[in-house]
Amino acid sequence: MKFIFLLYSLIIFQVSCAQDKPPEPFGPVPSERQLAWHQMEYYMFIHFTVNTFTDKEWGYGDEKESVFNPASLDCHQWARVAKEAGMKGIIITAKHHDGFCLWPSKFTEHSVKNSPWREGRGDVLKELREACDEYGLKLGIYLSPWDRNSSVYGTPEYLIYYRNQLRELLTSYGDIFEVWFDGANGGDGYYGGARETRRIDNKTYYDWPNTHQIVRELQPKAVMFSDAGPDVRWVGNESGMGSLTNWCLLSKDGMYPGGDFARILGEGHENGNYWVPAEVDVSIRRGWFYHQSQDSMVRTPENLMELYYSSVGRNSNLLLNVPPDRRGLLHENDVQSLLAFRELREKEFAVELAKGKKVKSSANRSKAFGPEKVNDGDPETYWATPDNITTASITIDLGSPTEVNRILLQEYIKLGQRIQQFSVEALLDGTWKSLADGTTIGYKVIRKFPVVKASQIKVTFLKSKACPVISNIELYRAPGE
Ligand code: FUL
Repeated sequence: MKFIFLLYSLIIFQVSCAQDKPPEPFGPVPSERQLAWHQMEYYMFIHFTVNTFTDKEWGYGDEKESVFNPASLDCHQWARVAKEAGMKGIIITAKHHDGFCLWPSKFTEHSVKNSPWREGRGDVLKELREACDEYGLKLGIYLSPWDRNSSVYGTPEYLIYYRNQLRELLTSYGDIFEVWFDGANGGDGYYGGARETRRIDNKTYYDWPNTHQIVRELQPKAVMFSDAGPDVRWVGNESGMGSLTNWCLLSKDGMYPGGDFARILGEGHENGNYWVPAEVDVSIRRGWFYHQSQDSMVRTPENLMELYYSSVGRNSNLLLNVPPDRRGLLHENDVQSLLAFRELREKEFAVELAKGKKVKSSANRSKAFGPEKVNDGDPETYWATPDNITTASITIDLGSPTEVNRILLQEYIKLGQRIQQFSVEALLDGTWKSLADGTTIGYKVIRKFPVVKASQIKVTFLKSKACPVISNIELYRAPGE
């Protein structure tokens, strides 16, 4: 009898232990550097070079260094505006396709050191580093692989030059959070006076794996962006549109920077074997560089709000370009729009309605992973179902009929991206009404729907690759309909 009792206790003990265990990670998961990147969500792109002074988008590479002469360049203004706008960092074009370097590189004469700016003693990267530190922002660099100034572009020697510059940047300006490798390659250029077209094979010429190694070695915390990762992927367009179905996963085989993969880059691969989330890069103006003719065409705060929904709201980060003008300052119109957008965003998400409300679920793994974890305000806790349950719902009881028109959902991505299909419903006078249907979630999804006066909101995870693991659900009543 005693033996049977012992056996029984052992079984009960084992079962409860199994339920208390967190789910195993499913599929690829983000690295530490990618997790830190996800949390950045919104940051500034700065396009600034000789083009700012020649009114071009792509400099040919023959621009005289003397054209670069901003009268009142102030990186502190850039950083202050970025901070006040709610951004977490700045990525700067240290060198764009024209080859002009914003830092006094030892490896070329084509840089700020031969410009009249600060009598040739200036260094934009150094000033920006200091400004970012002052405002608690992270710094990232864009170093164009295509260089229309370099005489050796197109030969193996260019790779030595490119990598020297990369090393110089990665060892001289403190911690770098992101390195941006652009896929554009137009062909013709100055190339040290040759003025010809040079075509390279995007698949082989740059020998990316060995360049990536340099970044890993010198800045292990930095993520690398390109059309095909390795850490962050291009979203496939420059219009600010994240894809509604957006997997953080990618099968990198056969992909390379500069290839033609726009649709794949938008959606990712449902069964991809690497974690490579999407970044939406878009400009606040029509061009990437400053043009006076576009002063009246700056995106409105409302338009920026839409961009936010179509990027951060679709499981992507938003890299918003704000090009400094010829003074070396962010233009008043851009600043005004950015700050008004911040105000709009604050109003949009002013009061979180789900926090602390009663939550129930159709299935729980155990008490440690109960439904109340989705609205406890702690991103490290989550609700999960038992391993064999991949369809489940969670219901938030708002107490009394409450106006709602936004929902925010987050998976606990440290355990992988799982949800394939979900729906959102509201309980209105005793009947359930559909508010939104969706496919993927990932790090974060924000969905809009017309205002409803709901007493309960139910989210059903209809299809999931493995048991759902949800860390956060928020509800809002944004102004307007
Ligand atoms: C593109 C470049 O050709 C544009 O000039 C800009 O830098 C954009 C962010 O990437 O590929």
